[in-house]
Amino acid sequence: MTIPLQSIEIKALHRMIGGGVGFTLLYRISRDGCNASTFHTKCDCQGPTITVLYNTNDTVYGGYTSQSWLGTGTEYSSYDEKAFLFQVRYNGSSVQKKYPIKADNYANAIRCGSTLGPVFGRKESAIPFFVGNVSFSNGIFLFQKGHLDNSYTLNNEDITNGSVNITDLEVYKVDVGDLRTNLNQWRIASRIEHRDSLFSKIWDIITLGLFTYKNKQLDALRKEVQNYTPVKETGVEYANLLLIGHVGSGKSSFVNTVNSIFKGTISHKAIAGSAEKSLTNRYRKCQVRNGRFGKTLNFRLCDTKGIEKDDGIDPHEFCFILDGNMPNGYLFNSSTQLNPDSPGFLAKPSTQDRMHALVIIVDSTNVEIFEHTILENIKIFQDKANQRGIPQIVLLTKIDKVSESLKKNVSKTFLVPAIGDLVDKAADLFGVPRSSVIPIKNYENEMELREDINILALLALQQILNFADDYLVNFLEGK
Ligand SMILES: Nc1nc2c(ncn2[C@@H]2O[C@H](COP(=O)(O)OP(=O)(O)OP(=O)(O)O)[C@@H](O)[C@H]2O)c(=O)[nH]1
Ligand SMILES: [Mg+2]
Repeated sequence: MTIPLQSIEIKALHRMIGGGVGFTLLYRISRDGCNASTFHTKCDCQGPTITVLYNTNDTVYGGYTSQSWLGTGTEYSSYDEKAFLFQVRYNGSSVQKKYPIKADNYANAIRCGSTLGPVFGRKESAIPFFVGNVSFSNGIFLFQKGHLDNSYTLNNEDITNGSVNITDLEVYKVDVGDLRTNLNQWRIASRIEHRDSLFSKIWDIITLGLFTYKNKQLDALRKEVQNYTPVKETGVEYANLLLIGHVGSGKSSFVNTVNSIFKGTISHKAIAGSAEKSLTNRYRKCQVRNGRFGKTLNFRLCDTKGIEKDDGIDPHEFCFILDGNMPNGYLFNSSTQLNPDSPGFLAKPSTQDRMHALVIIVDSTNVEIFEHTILENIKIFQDKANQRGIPQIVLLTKIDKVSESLKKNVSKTFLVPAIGDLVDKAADLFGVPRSSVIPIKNYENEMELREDINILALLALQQILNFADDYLVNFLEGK
């Protein structure tokens, strides 16, 4: 009979990972069946996980990886500096032994493939593992021994305690994000006050027609975004802001709007327009310059292909974007997907390569009739971002189309009840606080810059950068 993890053993695992974590059971072979496809259905793209094996000598051991499992057709090894093997029980007594990955083997921390269960180390595996479908007889799952391949600092120690007779295996998702999300919520809450007063100040002022003061505010806002630098200690030079949304929602137009504001004239850097299929077919990390030849600002707007009812970004590819594996300029293709063998695939992404904020762009004329399948898709992406503690913000575009009073000028946006209703609905739809939903209007057919458009876009950008900073600070604290 398998004796489950004891609280002292769970605590030992927490300590080994670094504290501030929670475990959620994703997969248990005695409950779900022991086969590679079930393992991948339940465990792929979940971020950090811990795999726990129980054997007939009442010994409990396994491995931790900070990387996601992924069941691709072609097997590949994943790079992970944080991976380790462990033993938390030996002959029925709780112990605490940790065996980190060797520095020269970071690239071989785990092995992924559609026919493989969780494999730690190279192809030969450092601990017992399973392939395909595994039979169960006399209370034992028939695992393969593995070759104890030396990728981890085991020094010939046998963590299996001489038995590869496995009675159970569990995979837990490690919620390192829990603490970060809580911290984030607190930070966001403390900012809302500031933000609300900023909003009301600006909009009251616009309504009262005190233009001089308004101009000062616009200038201050512009400067704040212009001078933005990510928290120094993170070593990150610029924040990556990922734009996703349905086809034609205004992602590329937002890139153009921000570009126009800083360039000082209308810019059409990103291709925008109306089409049934997504006009943007490549992944682009767009830089924004202050002035035509000025300095590059410290953020990148990462434009993506639009999500369609039956086409869009594959969830695996989306994880690759979030984790910084996708190369700039990658051509989205519905027949092939990005994988570790694809040209330009970044196998060892750094914090600089990862996404630091997720911006969901929504056409406000669609909020009331949002296509169900697209929403489902976006929810999957939000979930992936949540797992990584990446903050999210919703931009409602095309507000000039929602209300006749905003058609020529959007300076009274916050006084229009229909916009308030849409903000409420979008907050419900995407499960974010109201303060994370910001109405904007993009430049589309304008020939000249307009202050009312700039203020909304800058407020949105300022809030997105605040969120990205929160993520980076949390990341630093969670290291
Ligand atoms: N009136 C108005 N039109 C907008 C606004 N934002 C975008 N548009 C228009 O909406 C259309 C689609 O905008 P894009 O920026 O190309 O949308 P996208 O999300 O990049 O679309 P894909 O790349 O095809 O997925 C273009 O014709 C834009 O001019 C806005 O705020 N107001
Ligand atoms: Mg586009």
